[in-house]
Amino acid sequence: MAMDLEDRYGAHNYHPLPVVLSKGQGVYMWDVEGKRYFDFLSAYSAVNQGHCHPKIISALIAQAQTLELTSRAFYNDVLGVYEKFITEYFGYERVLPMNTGAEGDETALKLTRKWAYKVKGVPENQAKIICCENNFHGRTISVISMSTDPQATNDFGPFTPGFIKIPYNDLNALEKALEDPTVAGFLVEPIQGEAGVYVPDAGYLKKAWELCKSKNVLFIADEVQTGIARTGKLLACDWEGVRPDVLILGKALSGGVYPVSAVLADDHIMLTIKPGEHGSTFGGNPIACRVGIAALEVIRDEKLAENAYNMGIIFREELENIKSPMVELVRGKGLLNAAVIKPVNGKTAWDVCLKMRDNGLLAKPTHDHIIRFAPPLIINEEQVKEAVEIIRVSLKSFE
Ligand code: IF1
Repeated sequence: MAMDLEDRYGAHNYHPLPVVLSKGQGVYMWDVEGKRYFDFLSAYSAVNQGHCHPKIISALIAQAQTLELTSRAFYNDVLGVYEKFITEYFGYERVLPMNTGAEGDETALKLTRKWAYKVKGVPENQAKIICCENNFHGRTISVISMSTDPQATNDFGPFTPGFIKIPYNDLNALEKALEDPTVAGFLVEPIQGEAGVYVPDAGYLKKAWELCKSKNVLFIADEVQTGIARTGKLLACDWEGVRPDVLILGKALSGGVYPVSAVLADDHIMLTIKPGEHGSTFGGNPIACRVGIAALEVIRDEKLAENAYNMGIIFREELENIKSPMVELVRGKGLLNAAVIKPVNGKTAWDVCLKMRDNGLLAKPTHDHIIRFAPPLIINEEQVKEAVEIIRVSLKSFE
């Protein structure tokens, strides 16, 4: 019924796993028939704090009943409180609030260009931004202009100019691209999510940051997916002690209950954008601000970075121990993990996901042969082991 309705009346821009969900709590979701599943996607890492976290939902309800939206034409009594909170939390001087991850990336691109002209002195309309092959930063025209995935770009042109695409995890390519004096920024995912949880070599981010510094180029981190404790640290950049000049956050900034994204930077960058030059009707609205504060407090109070680190180690170890001929490789950091699946008897990653669904665990393939495993960060050891058992039984059924 629900599937038929979506199929009949919705645009066909998705191919969901056939399961109709109607309830979520903690690490679990339930379908319309009451069957319970482990959520191993967490809405692409938005639901890091677990489904319907009582503290975040309370904040949402209380603010929704008080003041929902003023627009930025007026001040409201929550935005400043949130701005102080989030900038202190992540150690930046300023924040620019938006709603979706793609908007966060768009904002970072505009900010970087503005900085290039106002501070760096790049000639008008010449600013370039380096990005990486196989990136994923969202779906808007300028953001897909950086994409190298034909599915994301085919028949959507013409594209926004000003991007230089280099291979990911390739410092020589970065060094070479940085020779162009009109380069303003380098935009990078600390771990490439959509590419299949592709973890770069140790030292890559640190060295890339140093190369950017030596050329007066902004290091822009898209931590929409990797940030907010997902990889076992507050930010994935923390693994290498890198402090991005421009930091983009989204998804779990609301615990998945509301679209909340943010761009963080210091004065000398952020203040290059003046009143009227950028904005959003909903960005920084009172509900988003209350939800954002609650979501970040949960991360800190429940020590979710530490738990993601510990559970990640157990999860990868247990997954490797399955020793299935279908599992070619397990990789990831914290609770952002993936298994590369080798088809056996014509059975693919999609079939594995259907089988895991039957057995009570929801995950989604990416690129046909990779399965992402990213449960809410509140998962405990017993639940990790139970989930791995489901994965094991599912894989074994194909042997
Ligand atoms: C979809 C993937 C995940 C992101 C990074 C910005 C955005 C995303 C690093 C944009 C969004 C999503 C969107 C979702 C699928 C998904 C995804 F498989 F495509 F790669 F998470 F792994 N930067 N990622 O990962 O954020 O505008 O969506 O809020 O269906 O497009 P958004």
